[in-house]
Amino acid sequence: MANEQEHLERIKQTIIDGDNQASVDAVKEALAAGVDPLPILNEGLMVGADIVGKKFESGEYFLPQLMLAGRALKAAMSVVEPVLKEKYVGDEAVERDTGIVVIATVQTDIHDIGKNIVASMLTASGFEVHDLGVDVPIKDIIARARDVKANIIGCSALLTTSMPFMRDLINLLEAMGEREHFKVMVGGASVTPEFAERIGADGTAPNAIQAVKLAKRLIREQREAQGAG
Ligand code: B12
Repeated sequence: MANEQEHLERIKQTIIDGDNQASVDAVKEALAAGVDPLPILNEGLMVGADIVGKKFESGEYFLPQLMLAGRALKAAMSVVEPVLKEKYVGDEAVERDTGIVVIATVQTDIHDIGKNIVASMLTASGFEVHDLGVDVPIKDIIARARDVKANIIGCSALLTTSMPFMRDLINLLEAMGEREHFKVMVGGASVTPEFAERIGADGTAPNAIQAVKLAKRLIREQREAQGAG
């Protein structure tokens, strides 16, 4: 019988191979063997995605392999996601500390696998989530956040060329005099805490579980500030 490390290794490899069916099978088998869904996401799927990215960068892989990896990631996510919810959201689901989130992948960027799982975990945790999709102009994100009276704006970006739009969104909020109306959280494979701080965001998280924790903390901070003000 395979141990946890072997399961994670296999999951990672199926993403590197871009093998849709094999990644679904590998995730199912790992879950059946009792492997926790969080390392499956963080140490299996995301590590595999990272390796595919590096191979693409170095010229060993081309766009078709990137697309196959994306397809395998999506398929595997659909298996791991319900189990993540069950294990990490559980009874906490409907909590007092939830609020309204508008989330989108920012303009010029169409990566949505990570954003979708964040949106889905937030929904499962009791947040009202408005997912605007991919390649969304920052003005549209702000307009929707105002419309639905969002507490939090969540921006996802995976391209280094799209990340600056998250800074632009924060600057635009400031220019509109609306920065204090919204907490802004940012994320995506290349987003670091240093980047988030530099652009004046309220936080970032490396995965969907941490994103939910961050969102809950931001809501608490917002309510405390309102209570104090
Ligand atoms: C799959 C993939 C694709 C798929 C995307 C399919 C889809 N529907 O999303 C396809 C084939 C379409 C694609 C296209 C391209 N891609 Co691509 N892609 C990837 C790859 C391999 C995996 C991305 C992924 O899904 N990861 C898995 C998810 C679960 O992880 P995640 O997105 O990081 O999300 C987690 C966290 O970051 C966090 N999170 C995510 N969002 C948010 C938001 C908030 C608010 C918070 C708090 C947290 C959070 O939680 C998530 C879940 O745990 C990455 C490599 C990598 N390291 O990520 C390259 C990568 C992102 N792509 C890259 C490139 C270059 C491209 C293309 C430009 C290629 C081309 N020449 O056309 C195009 C760009 C198209 C565009 N305009 O956007 C580069 C970007 C390099 C750079 N420096 O900018 C990367 C890094 C690969 C590389 N190393 O070269 N890609």
